[in-house]
Amino acid sequence: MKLGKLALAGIALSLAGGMNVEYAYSAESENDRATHVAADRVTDRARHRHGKLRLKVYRIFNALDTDGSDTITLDEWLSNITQKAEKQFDRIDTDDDQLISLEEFLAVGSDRGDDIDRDAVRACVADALGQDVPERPDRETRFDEIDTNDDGYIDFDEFLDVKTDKATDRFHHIDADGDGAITKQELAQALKQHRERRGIVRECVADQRETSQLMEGDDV
Ligand SMILES: [Ca+2]
Ligand SMILES: [Ca+2]
Ligand SMILES: [Ca+2]
Repeated sequence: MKLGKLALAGIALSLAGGMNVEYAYSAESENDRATHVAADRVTDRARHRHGKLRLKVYRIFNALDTDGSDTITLDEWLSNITQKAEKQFDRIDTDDDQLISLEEFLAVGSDRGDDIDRDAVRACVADALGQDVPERPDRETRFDEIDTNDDGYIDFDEFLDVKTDKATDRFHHIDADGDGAITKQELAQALKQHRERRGIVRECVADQRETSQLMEGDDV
């Protein structure tokens, strides 16, 4: 079937290009040619992806390396964390009373995929990564963790503390050689890992969706 198609394509090519007919009829050489073309395309795509990743690393790096020292320090890494946290806080604090209530906190992400089996997704991701994926605390437990003064609300200071801790952890994780600064290579490696992991998670979530659709059918 495939060979037939290729031979036909070969004839079409030979007609269009005035190639010698003997060559066009040879499915084998057409097959080789098709393989080469396909391989070239894959290489092109990989090169394109690689180029895009490099460009992205370059962009992120330059935006964060504000003093142009060719490394990112923790101070630089955290330089716009307050600004970012303010924006996020405002988005979650929908009644604008400068406090995040449990209800507001639970509303975050409640629309994304609560119908899927999280344990199954976690097992799938762990399997693909070949390492343990820790179970995330449920949202109510998380709320209590962030609300360190236990007044039943998350205020901005509590919110900023969490964001800063998380970003600091990420910094140390990305700073693979632990010298207190992130190089372009370390950033590129982290971005690559992040991207791979995101791809795996996406596929595992899609598998879960598909499984439940298969089991239950699409109609409600
Ligand atoms: Ca509020
Ligand atoms: Ca509080
Ligand atoms: Ca480093």
